[in-house]
Amino acid sequence: KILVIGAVGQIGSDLVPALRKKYGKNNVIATGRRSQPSKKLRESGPFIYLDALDIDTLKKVVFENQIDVIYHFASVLSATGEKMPQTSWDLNINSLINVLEVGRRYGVKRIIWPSSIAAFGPTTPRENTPNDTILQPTTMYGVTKVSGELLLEYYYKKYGLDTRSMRLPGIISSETLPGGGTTDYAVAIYYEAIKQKKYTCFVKENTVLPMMYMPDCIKCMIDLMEADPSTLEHHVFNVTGMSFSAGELAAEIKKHIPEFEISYAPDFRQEIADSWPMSIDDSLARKEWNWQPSYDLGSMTEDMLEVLGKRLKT
Ligand code: VAH
Repeated sequence: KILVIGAVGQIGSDLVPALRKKYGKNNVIATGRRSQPSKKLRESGPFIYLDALDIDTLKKVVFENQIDVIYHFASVLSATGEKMPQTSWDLNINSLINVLEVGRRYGVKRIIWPSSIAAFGPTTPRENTPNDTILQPTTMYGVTKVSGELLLEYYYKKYGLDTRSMRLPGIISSETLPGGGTTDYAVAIYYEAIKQKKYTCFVKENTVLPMMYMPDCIKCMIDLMEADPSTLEHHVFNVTGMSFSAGELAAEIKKHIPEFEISYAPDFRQEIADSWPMSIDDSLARKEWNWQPSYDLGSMTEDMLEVLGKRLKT
């Protein structure tokens, strides 16, 4: 049985249906703590309230449902994290240590927890950033990601717990808006291009960041979870789909919506974006578990505008 903690978030909303399709709807237990699940999510299989900060409830859920795999997505993202760093540390780290502790004690076979390119900082090489390099993030979110990576490694070495993590770039999807991330502009721009034909971007035109389209993120989540442990020499992997600047993103949208107008009004998130890599070397993921993204800026934009176009126009 698979437990998805934070199932109503941006990644969980797309991953739960994909897991249910592949493993059977009753073998995937979705949980949330704050946002109400959609009708679709609630009706497509078991959904329960779970606050991962409450270790006793977490023990009960894992024990009673004989959970083999846990995906742990509950987290405060980078931009919100800078507004409430202490809460961000508490939620991100204390929920993770609970998941690792319960996983260790109740025989969970595998724990998947996403790290982020936010684990890198301004002292990290920003082009083609290697898997094993300097990790000195300047956001609390990044601090929780580096600490989380160290916790996963520790629980693997000390208890043999099979922990796996991928450093995600910005994730772009049409199903659920991300909440409080620095890369959210790359999602909002599609919605605004359709609804308003204009968008004011909160990072500069020449800001380049690594990104990934959700279908590739889902493939990454499932492929790494399914990978044969004997082929893995790492527990934390760089992954990416593509890199582009805000200006290149706007130009790609303009190919489909010629009248689309973009303006730039950088805010506090510019500094966060400037501390992150511009491109990522994900060769270890390709080598150890055959990671291979399928979408680029062109095909992602086509798909996003088609899916959103249908939903936002009606
Ligand atoms: C954020 N979407 O913006 C997340 C992600 C690399 C960015 O970690 O905080």
